[in-house]
Amino acid sequence: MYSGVVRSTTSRKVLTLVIIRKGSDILLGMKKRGFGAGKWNGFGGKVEPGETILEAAKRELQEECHLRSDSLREVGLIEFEFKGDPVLEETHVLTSDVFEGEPKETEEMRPQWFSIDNIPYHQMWLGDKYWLPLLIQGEQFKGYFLFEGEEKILNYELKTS
Ligand code: 8OG
Repeated sequence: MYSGVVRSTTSRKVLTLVIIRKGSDILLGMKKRGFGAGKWNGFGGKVEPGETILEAAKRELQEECHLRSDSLREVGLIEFEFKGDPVLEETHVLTSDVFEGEPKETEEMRPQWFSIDNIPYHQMWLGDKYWLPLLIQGEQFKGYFLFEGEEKILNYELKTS
């Protein structure tokens, strides 16, 4: 996709990430355990064998915060690479402002609404401040981020389409 970047990864993991919107708020969850614990993030995870991206996104949204949405739209595709890790994370970003239910805390996530003027970027993955504003503006985007550990970005590319 990006001719300038030499990938050292050898396999892909396909993931979803769902950002739910309500008026001028977005729903984030504090990740309580596992990868990215201690960070606010959207809801999502690994696509299971036999599942579509959309099915996986709906399932994770329900499992992680008890919301249901039949209106998720894919708006972004981001590849995350971690230096020294052969697995490239192909992350499909979906959004919707149509959902059913009330967000509820689960073992994995503590959900909270944030105004789009007050997003806690300092407690989120470092790349999010680059691509989340595009989603909020209603843009479609593709990106690539190369991390060294969790707290340093070595290289990134982002374009709208
Ligand atoms: O199943 P698990 O919780 O490990 O899935 C990881 C989730 O984290 C998945 O929804 C994709 C997401 N994710 C990354 N990297 C990044 C990132 O840099 N920013 C954000 N916002 N989410 C990320 O794997």
